[in-house]
Amino acid sequence: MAVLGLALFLPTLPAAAEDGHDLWLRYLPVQESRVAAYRAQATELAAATATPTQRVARDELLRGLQGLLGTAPAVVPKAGRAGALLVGTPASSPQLRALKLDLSTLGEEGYLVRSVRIDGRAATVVAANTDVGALYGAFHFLRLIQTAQPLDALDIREVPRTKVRVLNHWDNLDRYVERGYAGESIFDWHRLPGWKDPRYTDYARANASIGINGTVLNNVNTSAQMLTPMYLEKAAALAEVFRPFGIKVYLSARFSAPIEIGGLKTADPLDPAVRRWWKAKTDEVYRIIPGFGGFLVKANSEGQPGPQDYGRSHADGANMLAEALAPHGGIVMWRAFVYSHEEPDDRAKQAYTEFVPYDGRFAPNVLVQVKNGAIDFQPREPFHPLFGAMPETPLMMEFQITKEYLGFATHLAYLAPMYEEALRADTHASGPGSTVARVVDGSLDGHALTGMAGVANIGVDRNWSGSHFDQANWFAFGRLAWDPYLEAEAIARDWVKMTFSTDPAVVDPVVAMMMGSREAVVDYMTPLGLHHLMGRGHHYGPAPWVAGGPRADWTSVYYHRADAKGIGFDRSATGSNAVAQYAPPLAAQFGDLSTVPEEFLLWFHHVPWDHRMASGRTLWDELVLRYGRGVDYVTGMRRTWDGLAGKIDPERHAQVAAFLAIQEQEAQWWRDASIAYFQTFSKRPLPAGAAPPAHDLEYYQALQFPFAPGDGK
Ligand code: GCV
Repeated sequence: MAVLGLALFLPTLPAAAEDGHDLWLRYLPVQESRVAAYRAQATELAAATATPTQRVARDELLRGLQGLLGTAPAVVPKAGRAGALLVGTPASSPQLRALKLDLSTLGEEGYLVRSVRIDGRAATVVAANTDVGALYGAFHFLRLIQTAQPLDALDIREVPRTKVRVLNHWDNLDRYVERGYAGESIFDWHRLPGWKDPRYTDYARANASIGINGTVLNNVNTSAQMLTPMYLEKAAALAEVFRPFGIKVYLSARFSAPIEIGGLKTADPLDPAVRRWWKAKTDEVYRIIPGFGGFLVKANSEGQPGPQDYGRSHADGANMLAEALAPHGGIVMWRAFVYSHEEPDDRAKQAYTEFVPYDGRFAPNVLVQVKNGAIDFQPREPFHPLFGAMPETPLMMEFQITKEYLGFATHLAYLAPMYEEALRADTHASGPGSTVARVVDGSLDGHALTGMAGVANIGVDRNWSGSHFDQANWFAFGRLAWDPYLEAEAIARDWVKMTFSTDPAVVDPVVAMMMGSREAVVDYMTPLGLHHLMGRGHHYGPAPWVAGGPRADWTSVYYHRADAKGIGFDRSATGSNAVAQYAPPLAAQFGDLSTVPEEFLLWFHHVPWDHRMASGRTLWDELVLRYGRGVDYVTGMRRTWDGLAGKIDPERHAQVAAFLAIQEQEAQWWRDASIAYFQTFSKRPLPAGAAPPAHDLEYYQALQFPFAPGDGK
């Protein structure tokens, strides 16, 4: 049986070395036993080619089917044979029109993939109202084959649940990527617009394949230069490549640009000259970049300029830009990641405090972009209290795909369970069932403008994301932006099948390993609700001892507050009272030590070292155990992965194995350094069986990493 299994799956191993560049669009031959059935269901392809989008859909299908089935179907003007594949819109295909399919609920981006009969013969139709919808459907059709699904009796109807599904690149114009762990920016500004790297097309294909329909090209900590004609021409060249794939270009706009590149004395959003400047600038942007999407703004946050510099509000700033964009159909994505320099209050409370008073005061083409948690993309945070608290304002989700706080590119951490956890969290804003997903997709409060942003993990590394497994986080983000109700595990399953193998002997263990991987990071870095304990500036490695410096809320001690009595940030009514920003049932649950979920224990409470946990252990013993559990999980992943040698191509297998070894060492380092440090407060022995840290605390504190990648500049 084992021998048979091997023979069955051998043909899926590629002849050429795999470097990960093809992502989940590898299109390697399917299992021999399935080829005939699939070929019979793609005998010919009837797809119009009058528009660029129609052509990219046709090309993708030909490329995909050629790779998967060893032969591409004949391209015909009209489906005539049994097993034809008909792709298009009622406008592009009279034959499709004649089928009289009900496309009325598909909107501009939805599609059907359906088994039909055309002139009495079995056929498959991919139908949409627009070319882009048909392109998405084409990718779905290919995915069915890539994931070894049957193609008979198809009845798929997909409509994206959010409107704006964007990557945010934190890429600077000198190609440095802030919090980037996959090399330089893929956007080669110096050689643009003259040289359009073929990577741009592959980037667009990859994004379109998962439904991403926009990209913000430049860092939110941006230079005003981006808005000068020279750079707009470069962005226009990228927009031209992306357009056929349904991908709009957006730009981060520096709020003080009217001063820096406009020669004005102020950037006050209520100043008529400033407003005129933005209007003219926006008109210019649209002249140069037809179909431009809009602006993303980080204002009055971490030193960035903003309306508050002039005594104006976030709404004043956002609405000024919104007014300039509105005639063109553009939008503003105004970030809520703010915490003030002057404000001594708990940092976790500040975005809520600053934004909630402006609920309902933003222009209709403004989305307020909110990180999933109130601090900053930590391995685990409770959902951001802004979700559910601004019913009159469309809020878009901002997830981080790049792993600034989850081990950079070397740690294997599949983030979809974290995204899923945030999206499924119940805000209780309009009673039970008011999930974050329902805030984000607009269904809770009836918003039509909706969106999700993912801070990209893409760079010039051959494998795009710095590690093979980090590709899964890009993939999962796109899929969840399209449908925030998808399950992390199902997404992982698709991704593994498309990226590594459809062999269940690979899929099952790899999916299982991925599904627990984020929790393992939580365990070995920040268990039980701890947060923000990483190295200063570069954010690499453990540094719970970080104290002093320019601001208290950039230190670790501010967040863990360990002392002789216990550990944790008291955000209950006796502390900062951040709990009060949640709906009453949650405020009560989080605010009470006896009901707070243990995963958020030290987020909301300062807890005595001897506090009894659900396990019966003391807090201190539990903490030590969780650290160790995280390390053990990584050891387990190494074992699983080693067992897959021979089932995965050697190149990717070797790199993942090496990275897992790094992760294991670093997980151990996190555990040991954290325990060594916190033990100086708890003054308790390690629980029985727990190994002492490999080094003393001074050793860990002395480690320096001046060249760790991705630091802010
Ligand atoms: C782009 C965190 C990161 C910064 C980032 C900021 C933000 O503070 O460390 O690098 O800046 O978030 O989201 O604006």
